[in-house]
Order: sequence, then C-alpha cells, then structure tokens
Amino acid sequence: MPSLAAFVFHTRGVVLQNGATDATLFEYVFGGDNTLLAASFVVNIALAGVTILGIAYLGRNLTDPRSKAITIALMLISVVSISSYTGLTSALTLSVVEMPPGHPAAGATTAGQDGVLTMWGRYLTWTFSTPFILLGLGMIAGSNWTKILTTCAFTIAMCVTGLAAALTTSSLLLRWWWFVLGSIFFLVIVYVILVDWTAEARRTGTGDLFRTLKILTVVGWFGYPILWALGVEGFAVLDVAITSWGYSILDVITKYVVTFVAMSYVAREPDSITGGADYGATVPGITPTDD
Ligand code: RET
Repeated sequence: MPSLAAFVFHTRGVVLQNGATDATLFEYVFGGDNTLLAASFVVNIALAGVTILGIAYLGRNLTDPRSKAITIALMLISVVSISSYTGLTSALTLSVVEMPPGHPAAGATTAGQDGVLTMWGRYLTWTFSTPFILLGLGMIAGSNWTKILTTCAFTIAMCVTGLAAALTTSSLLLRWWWFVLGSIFFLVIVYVILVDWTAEARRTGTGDLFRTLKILTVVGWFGYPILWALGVEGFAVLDVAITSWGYSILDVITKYVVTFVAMSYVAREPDSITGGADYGATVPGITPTDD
C-alpha cells in the first residue's frame, strides 16, 4: 500500500502540475534576476515581525479581557502573515502553472517549465489571515457572533475560490467563474462592514475609529481582486513582480496599518472597547485569575 506521504506528494504534483521543484523556484526568485519579486516577500517578513513586536509593546499594560481578545486577533493577522511570506520566500507555496488555451499567458514558460509563476500560497494563507482581520473589526464595532462568524466564513470561501481560480488549468471560463463566485462572497463581507458594523460602531462608541478602519479595509480589499484580474492569473497585463508588490503593498495597508491604528486606540482601553472582568469567561460571573 503506498504511504500517505507518497499519496500527498503525488496529489500535490498532479493538482499543481508541479514540474519545477521548490529548489528550482527558490533559485529562480533569489538567484539574482528577480530581485524585485524576492524583495516583495522578504520586506513583508520584516514588517510582520515588527508589527508583532509593536503589538506586544503597545498591549503590555492591558487588563481588560475584551481589549486583550481584540489585541490577540490583531496579533494573529501578522502571525499568519510572517508564516505566509516565509512559505513564499522558501518557494514552498510557489508553483509553475500552465494556463488553459485562450488565456493571455498560455504557452508561457518560467524557470524552464511550461506555465507562469503562481503565488498560490497567498490565496491559501489569506484563508487564515482575513478571518482575524474581520474578528478584530467586528469586535471593535461591538457586533454579535452571528455577523462576525458569517463574515469569517465568507472570507474563507472567497479565498478558497481565489485559490481554485488560480489553480484551474482545464478551462479559462471556469477560472473566471471561480473569480465571479469569490467576488459574490466578497460583496457579502463588504455589505456587513459598510451597513451593519458601521451602524453598530456608532451605537457602541467606536464610530470614529471604525470609520478609519473601514475605509482602509474596504478600499484596500477591493485592490486584491483588481490585482488578480490584471495580474498574470487574469488578463496578464501586469508581470509577476509588479503583481506581487501590489499584493505586498495592499497587505501593508490592510494588515499592518489597520493593526497599528486599532492598537493605538485599544491600548488606551476606553470604555467603548472594554468588556468587564468576566467578559468571555466560560462560567458567567466568575473572573478568571489574572494571567
Ligand atoms: C480574490 C479572487 C476571487 C475574487 C476576490 C478575491 C479577493 C481577495 C481579497 C483578499 C484580501 C486579502 C487580505 C489579506 C491579508 O492578509 C481571492 C483575489 C474578491 C479581498 C486582506
């Protein structure tokens, strides 16, 4: 019986048509000819690290469990991010994927392989990072778990369909159909942010902060599907290095800037952000010992 590892390895090869090894792709990105692309990965490892340390510093005197919960959600965004960019840097989450007939990049070759460089790790890891952004935003707005978990589920669906769109090699139409599905899921999230959470933040006293976070988030998030469509996965108007820098810059806005704007408010623990000593306790009324 073949081992599970052999099966997983074989499936990965079939699914990703992964002719180029990670070592070949690592050499392709860091070998000297693609410095711009390489920098778009490495710079974000540094920024995610600085953000994690910055949160730890700003949050060092927090006492309230609700403001601590928001802080942890914000920190996990960068924890995922540093791992995501390490995956891209090591080429573990890069592949050369052949585009279907009719695609503008059909017939392209990369690192001696038929296909284009696909940073599929980005779509995969957004699946884990974006829920923490929405968890933080939803808690700052003072929303309920139904709405928060709805946006988390829809962002996971959106990112997985983006991954599917990038990896579909059988049909150009189906690549774009995945993209349309993901865009519909995205609109659900935008609606909750712009309508529900905006009104809730106004009621709970975080209206001003939420307005800033909302603009950074909604405007920034719209950039991702636009880049996907213009980049090598879509109409191939932008090359891979420019697309990658586009995503890296959007990440700076939607993750690190959002985090620092939110943290500079949360760290002061105003009434609008605190929940009381037994907030989140598994036994109501019981205050867990200080941690
Ligand atoms: C895809 C393609 C499918 C359609 C849509 C997309 C939107 C992606 C977004 C990504 C946001 C990522 C963030 C990452 C931070 O870690 C998947 C490109 C709508 C909005 C904020």
